Amino acid sequence: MIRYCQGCGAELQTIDPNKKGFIPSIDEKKESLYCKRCFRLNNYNEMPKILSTNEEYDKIIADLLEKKGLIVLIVDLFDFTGTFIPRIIDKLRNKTVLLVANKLDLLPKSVKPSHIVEWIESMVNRMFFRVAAIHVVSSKKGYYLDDLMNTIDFLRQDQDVYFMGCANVGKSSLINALIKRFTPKEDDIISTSPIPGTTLNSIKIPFFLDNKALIDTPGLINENNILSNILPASYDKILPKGEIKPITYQLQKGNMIFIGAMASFSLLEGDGVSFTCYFAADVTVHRRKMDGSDEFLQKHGGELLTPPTREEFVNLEYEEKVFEVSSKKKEDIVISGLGFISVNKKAKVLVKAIKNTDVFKRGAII
Ligand SMILES: Nc1nc2c(ncn2[C@@H]2O[C@H](COP(=O)(O)OP(=O)(O)OP(=O)(O)O)[C@@H](O)[C@H]2O)c(=O)[nH]1
Ligand SMILES: [Mg+2]
Repeated sequence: MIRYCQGCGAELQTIDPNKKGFIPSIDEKKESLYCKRCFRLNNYNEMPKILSTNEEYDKIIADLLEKKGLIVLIVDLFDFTGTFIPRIIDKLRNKTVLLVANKLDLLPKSVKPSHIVEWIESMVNRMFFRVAAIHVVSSKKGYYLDDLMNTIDFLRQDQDVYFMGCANVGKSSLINALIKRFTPKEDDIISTSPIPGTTLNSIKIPFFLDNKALIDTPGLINENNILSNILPASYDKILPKGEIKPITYQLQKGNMIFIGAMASFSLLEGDGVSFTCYFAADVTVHRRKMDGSDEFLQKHGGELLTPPTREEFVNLEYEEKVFEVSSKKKEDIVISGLGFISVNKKAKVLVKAIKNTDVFKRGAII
């Protein structure tokens, strides 16, 4: 009988320790088994990088989309635009989709969830995408899980519920949170980690009284998220651990700020412009003049300006992009996976970020 890992969904095998699903031996009597990768992740917090390819991902998702069920599309509130992407939503256009924005705990508490939902609605309409409902939650803190469950019960119509979305948005964490909230189980069942690509295959967890299930799926790895362009050693610093405390800098023309050695924002035109920074507390933000900034970066990258480490910094390449912020409304400039700055008035901003990382402008979320 083929057995699957309860943590990541990989088919278990006892032959190759370097491939997915490796387990030294299969105990047929045990109801749930975990592969060596998940065992190490859960016990020692370390994860060998074994990833699914994009083709494997497309095949798994295509097979699941043949089945009947409610789709819960999960996005990361801290990287909305980087996780609400055509490569995913185009697959879901003729399905009933419940959109869930996770990681609410990272945004300042002063921001009202109803305001965030309105903002999401405008982003969704812009993509000509239709959703049955929008929820904001935190799987980490358990915020608004009851509301979410009510909507799931209402929409699923006696069918299974599929959790889909980009890697790292918190699909597996949300399923674990729902299981702990609505069943007697007290432990996390599915493996989760800050490294994109933790879940390798679909994982079916019987959940409803009618025997229908919650189904976790692997995440699409976004190559243009900063995590794809930096070594895992820095993930811990880049991913915020709790509510982000915004810091505002007043900039004159010719001033700039460094975001570690990963990105910089320079004010080319505009005066007395405020840049409000939303980044993890462990990312250094440093303000200075644009004059001599290249030499400054070369000297301090990976030391005063971290992450990344000095070792990684010396091999980094950057790309530049210029954004015009209008005088009419506040706008955010986002670096996918890293965070964003909010610009309060008319300005021309030069953004330099690690090569292949998406940088874009949007209406301010806060
Ligand atoms: N702050 C915060 N972090 C969260 C939340 N939910 C998940 N995370 C973190 O986000 C990271 C990814 O979580 P996972 O549940 O593994 O994400 P996933 O979508 O299943 O990822 P893949 O399996 O790689 O597709 C982990 O470090 C989680 O601890 C949340 O509500 N708030
Ligand atoms: Mg997962």
